[in-house]
Parts: sequence; structure tokens; C-alpha cells
Amino acid sequence: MTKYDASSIKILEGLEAVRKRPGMYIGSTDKKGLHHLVWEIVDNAIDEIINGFGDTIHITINKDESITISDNGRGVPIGMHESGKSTPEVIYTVLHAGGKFETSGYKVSGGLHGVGASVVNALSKKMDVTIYTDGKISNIRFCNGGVVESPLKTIGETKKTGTTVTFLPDYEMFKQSSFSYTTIVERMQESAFLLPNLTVIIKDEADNKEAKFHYENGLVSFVEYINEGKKVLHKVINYNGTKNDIEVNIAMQYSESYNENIMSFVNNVKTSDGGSHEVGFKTGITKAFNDYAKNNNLIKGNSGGNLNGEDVREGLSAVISLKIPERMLQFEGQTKGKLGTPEARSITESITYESLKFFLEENKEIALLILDKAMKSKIAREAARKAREAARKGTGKNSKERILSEKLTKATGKDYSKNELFLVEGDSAGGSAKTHRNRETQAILPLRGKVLNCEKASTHDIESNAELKQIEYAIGAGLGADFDPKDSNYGKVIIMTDADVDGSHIQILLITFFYRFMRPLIEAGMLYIANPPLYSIEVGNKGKIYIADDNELEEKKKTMKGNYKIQRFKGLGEMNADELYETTMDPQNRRLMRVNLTDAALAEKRIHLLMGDKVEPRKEWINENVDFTLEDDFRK
Ligand code: 28F
Repeated sequence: MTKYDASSIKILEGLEAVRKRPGMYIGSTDKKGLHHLVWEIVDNAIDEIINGFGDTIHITINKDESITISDNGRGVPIGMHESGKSTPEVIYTVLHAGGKFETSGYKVSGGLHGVGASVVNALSKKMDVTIYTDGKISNIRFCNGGVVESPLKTIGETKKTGTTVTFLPDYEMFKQSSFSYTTIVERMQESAFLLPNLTVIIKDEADNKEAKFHYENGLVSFVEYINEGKKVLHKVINYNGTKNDIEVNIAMQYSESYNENIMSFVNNVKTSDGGSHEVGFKTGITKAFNDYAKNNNLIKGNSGGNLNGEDVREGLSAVISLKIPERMLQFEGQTKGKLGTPEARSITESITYESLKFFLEENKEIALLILDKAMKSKIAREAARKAREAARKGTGKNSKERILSEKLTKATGKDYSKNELFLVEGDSAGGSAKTHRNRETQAILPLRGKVLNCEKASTHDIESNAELKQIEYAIGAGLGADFDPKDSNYGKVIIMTDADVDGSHIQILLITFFYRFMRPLIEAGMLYIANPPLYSIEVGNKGKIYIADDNELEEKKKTMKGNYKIQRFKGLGEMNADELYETTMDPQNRRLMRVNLTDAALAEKRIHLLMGDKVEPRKEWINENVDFTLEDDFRK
């Protein structure tokens, strides 16, 4: 039996504090917060492996929506703690016990990492810890947010070592009540790329899915994975170096695409907002290519000087991984996803510059291929800018006003931040939207059919595409490197399509366009998708109610009495102008979804998969993700 002494009461109070304000400990209680619980336990297993003990992590999503994570490390020590409790009991109930165990040498104290296994316990209905060590199998169980249900006891003998943790989150505290196999797979695959001696096996018992990751070639495999399906210009370049205790490891490769895709990690944790190491990397490659071009007389005097950063990053995929001692770690930004450490900039820059300089000298053919691409980017960029400037000023057939006057119905209000641009599928829906809109704040731009697939488009291609040029001019904030969301004529850009497969496709195509050419607009949270209702129900003469989706319809039907008429909207065009405004455009009633690139690389990878040349992976992906999970994953 558990004795409730003073220290136990203190512990329970600590756990209660977590349950009162989970957001303080795990950031949020949405999908992200729920999975934070998993990362918390997984990171302990990874730490043990980084320390040189064990090499395999198993993750199983169980049928009852609990999750089991195990490693084959040394096993959590099972001895008694000075408090009189077993070490595992302390680790899983005392807040910050071991707080990211000091052993690993490279801790990441930025962000929410390492809040401790006790936080997971506090937010779980059940937690079961089984430890294989000292020839014994030991088990301890908790319930209801960290209450000891069964203290540590020996339950068998074993020659194995390791730790297995199963927990069932208290789903009443979360907005989502199941784990996402895809989310776990994506994150663990990333870990496997970063730790070449790690093997991860993930299972979903409910769906009979399984994945296994092990990448002996680490970052090189990571970049190959990012560039899968693209036409690459050369083998992956991989270099590393250490200065002042900072370890730099980088893999990079150019492809024929026009995208730039740089991902960075510090102590195996992703730095989503970049920071000093990325800045150093970018400066390093820009210098190395410019020096090489000059030394080999490849930049002609009159064509106007250096290649800029944008030019040398066109078509570049790179993964940057740094190991920084804890005492030198600095993180910035709201989510602490940006590295601040100043030394990381100069060290990454000099290691990049020296390594690349050497590589280019040794690999003339590759150097010329990349430089040729960068020069073309420079020329295209300059031509595009000139064309845009001419269009902005001009009055001729290419003038901005002329191009827009044909299609755009402007908002009359002058407070740009309050104005909204609706990109509407089809002229008929566009017509309805024009008729009944808030004239002051809402502008309408109808789109004809499918827009250009921008996966492979260059800035020049956009300039010669009437529809995309209309969008560009309507927003009025430039394109690509010149784009600045502060110049946007609209605070919200809203994609409004039919709720069918074609509509979804148009959404993906438009998101691809914005992702490639106006990414800061997405980052600023200014891109949205409108959600037209799927059904309306009419009850006698009491008027209509609108129903968002099938789930809501089922719920509603249960409450309906007497006669009623259900109508399914096949498209925006089936609604009259009033209905369209009331359900989908009126800020009081509409349900907008914000397009959110939490993981640009993933989106990039997906867009590539869905939009690229290869048909098979696209089919496979769509088959695996029915119900258009894609849209969902672009959003929070
Ligand atoms: C499924 C999750 O949590 N694995 C872990 C270890 C190993 C040790 C340890 C963990 C000791 C005193 C803190 C073993 N032997 N997987 C895991 N494996 N924790 S968590 O020690 C915890 C510290 O307080 C371990 C020797 N030293 C450390």
C-alpha cells in the first residue's frame, strides 16, 4: 500500500499542477501536445542510445489508444532512492527528476524538450513501466495522473536489458483522442536519419501498419530522401568539422527543381525557424560559389557582379546538423525553434566555405553544372523583376491595372489589413460571390479551372501565366525573393473551391503556388481555405440550417423530428448568392481553415510527391490518405 507522507503529498500536488495547466508543460493540448507526450518518452530512449547503450526503439500504437515505447539500453536503475522510494517511482512522479538526465553531454534545454517523464504520467490515465536490468524484470504501474497503483516489484528474470513504457493519455484533457501513425513515423524517420546507429520500428495495431527505419548513411540518406524523384545534378555532398566544441555535419545536393529546402537540427532536435547555423551555411555557400566563379572567370564583368544567396540556393536541398555543448546553447523566438548561439554562425560558415571550396576545385564538372544553374536563376530573376516593374508602372497591354480589371472585383475599403481576397473556383460561383459580398472588405477573383502546377515552375513561368499573374498582381506584394507580406493588399487570402476532388486538387495547386512563390504569406498566417457546407436541411417553413460534413449530418439527424428535406451541395455553384455569403463568406458564420506550414520540408516533400512526375507514389499516397488528409496536414 502506498503511504501518504509529506513528500508523497508534495509529489501529487506537483502532478496536479500539470493537470491543471497542461499547456504550461507540453505547449498545448491539441494534436501537437498529445504527441509531445510521445516525444518526451522517446527522447529518453534516444538519450540512452546516444550515450552508447542500445540501438533499437520500438513504438507501438495499441488498439486501446495507449502507446508502448521500448529501448534496449541499460534499463532505468531499479535501486532505492534516498527518499525511500524506488528510482523509477521518483523518475515517473517527481517533476523534473533527472530533468533530461545530465549524462548525455549534449542537452537541449530550448523549447519544451525534457520536461520529464513525470509530466507524461501526470497526463495519463494509466502508465506501466517495465524495466529489464540486473537479471530481473521489474514493473511499476500508475493510474489517474501519477498515483502509484502498484509499486516497483520483480515480476521475472531476464538476461535482456532495456526499458518499456506504456501509457494511456487522459484523453479528456486533449482535443484529440488518438495518436497519429503518420506523425510518429515522420518524426522517428527523422531521428533515424540523424542517428545512423539507431533502428526504429513503429507499429499501429489498430490499422495493421508497420514501418522500420535504419540509415547507415545518415544525413546523406536524408538528403537522398528529400530529393527522391527529382532529377539531381550530382551525388550528395557531405562534409563535417569541429571547432571550439561545436560539431558541424552537413549534407547537400542540387536538383533540377527551383525549390530551396534547408532543414537544420541542433543536438538532434529540429530548429524549425533556422537561426545562426543556417545563416552561416548560407553565407558560406554564397561565398564559395562566388569565389569559384571569379577565380575561373565564370562571372563576366559586364553582367553585373555577384550571384546572390537566392541564386546559389535554387534547387538546393540540405540538412544541417550541429552538436553544441549545453553551456553554449541559446534559443530564440516564441517556440524556441531558432538557434541564437553566435559562434554557430561563424563556425558553420567557415567549415562550409572551406569544404565547399575544396569540393568545387576537386569536382570541376559538378561546379560548372551548379554554377550554370545559379547564373540562369540570376538572369531569370532579373528579367522577372524588370517585367514586374514595367507592369507595375506600365499602362500598356501588360499593365497591372489592365490585367486585373478583366477579372478582379475589388474591395472598396482602404484598410488593407481588414480586406480579404477570395480566390473562387469557377466563374459561376465567382459571380455569386460578387453579387453578395461585403463590398467594403471582400474582393473576388474567379479562377478558371485548374491553375498551373508550380512544383516545377520558375518565376518566369509565373510571369507568363495569366491566372497566377492575376493572383500576384491582386495581392500586390511581389513574388519569390521580392515577396513581402507587409505589402499585401489583403489581410486574408481565402481559397474557395467546391468540396469535391477537383476542388481539393485546386486547393493543393494553389497552396503549392503560395508555398513556392509567396511562402511568407503562409508563414504570416494569411492564407486560408473556406469551408462551404456539404448539406442543408429544410424544416417546413422554419428556414434552412447548414451542415458542415457527414459527421455533423449524422448528429443532426438524431435530433430531427417530423418532416425535413436534406439537400447535398455538389458545388459552390448550387448555392445561391445569399446562401454562399451566409455560409461560407460571412465572418460571423463561416468556418475558415488557416493553411499552416508547421513543417515546410514535409509539405515540400508531399507537394513533390503529389505534384511531381512520378505517378505511382502519388497514387500510393492518395490511396493511403483517403479523405484528403493532405489539407488537414497543412493546417493546425
Ligand atoms: C522507453 C523509454 O526511458 N530509457 C531509459 C535509462 C537508463 C538510465 C537512466 C534511463 C539515473 C538516476 C536519472 C541506466 N544505468 N526509455 C527510457 N534508459 N534513465 S531512461 O538513468 C536515469 C538517471 O536518475 C541509466 C545507468 N545510468 C543511467
